[in-house]
Amino acid sequence: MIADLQQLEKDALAELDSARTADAVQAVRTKYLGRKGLLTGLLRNIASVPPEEKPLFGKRCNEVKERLEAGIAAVQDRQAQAQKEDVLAREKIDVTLPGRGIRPGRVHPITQIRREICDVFAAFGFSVVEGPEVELDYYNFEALNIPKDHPARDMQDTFYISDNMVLRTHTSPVQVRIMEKVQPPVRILSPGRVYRPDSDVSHTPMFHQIEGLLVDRGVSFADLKGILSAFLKKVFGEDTVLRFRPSFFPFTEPSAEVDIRCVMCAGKGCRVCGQSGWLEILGSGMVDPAVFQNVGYDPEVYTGFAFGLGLERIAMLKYGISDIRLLFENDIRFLRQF
Ligand code: 2NM
Repeated sequence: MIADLQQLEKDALAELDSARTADAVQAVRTKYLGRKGLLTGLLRNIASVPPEEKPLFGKRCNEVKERLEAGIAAVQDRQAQAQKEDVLAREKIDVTLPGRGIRPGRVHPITQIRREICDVFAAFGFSVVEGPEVELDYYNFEALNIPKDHPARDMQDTFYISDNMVLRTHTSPVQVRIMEKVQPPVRILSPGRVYRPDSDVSHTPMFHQIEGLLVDRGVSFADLKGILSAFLKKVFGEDTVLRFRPSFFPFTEPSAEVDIRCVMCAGKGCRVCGQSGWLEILGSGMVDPAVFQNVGYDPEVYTGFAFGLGLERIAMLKYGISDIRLLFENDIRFLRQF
């Protein structure tokens, strides 16, 4: 029986030695020390041991049991430790790695310019007004003294929604709507999207405009020159050189386009200004009495000036952008530069 016991201990320790998993260790334990285990079986058979050997056999059994328990506990400890180290290795965080960083968005260059211009005119006492992008033919053309046979009414120049509805080609209709509602004095600025069916490096079918209007008693062309000069010097710098050049719009008389001395070549002539030394910035004029008649203002009492400019064009000149379409691709690498 003692020999059986020694063999059992050897077998158990060998099996324990090759037990690789917690389950395998538990299986060894059950096989030898469980209620129906082999060592338990031997102890139960103590009745068949000769009486003089019983004390020694019992002692040996307990010693084996203790050694097995200790061995199992040691293996379980080692396994738990190995598992912990494994988890630590797998979940290791290198706190010295650089962080992902915060990459804040930017205000779109068109929005930056719109805000800048609106802020300048707000300081001059103008309020910002908005209106519909889908507009009645009447407000977009008729009220602005653009007759039915005018070239600006060709299908090529206007997106027609229906017989009497268009996508507005400028923001002047917003100002017509305001003039219908309020009596002078009027000082308003109307920024917004406008639509014309053109498409190339300097034209997109949708672009942004700001138009301004000032109406009161005794407003003259000198007021137009004064306000627009002050505005352009605020936006392009106090040293900006200006030129007022005669022009034509159906809704103003007289009309003038305003140029600034080329910001790229300082007037020497370059690709940006087409060798002219000047950049066209805005259109303007004294509101035509026919427009005042249409909105119910008495042209004998009131005069006013109006102007309009394209934001994409300003952005392209200010930042040296060669293709207008870059402004609408929303490529973050492009937009981050402003
Ligand atoms: C321009 C040029 C000249 C203009 C006229 C009006 C209105 F409604 F008062 F008649 N608003 N904007 C105007 C005048 C716009 O853009 C190049």
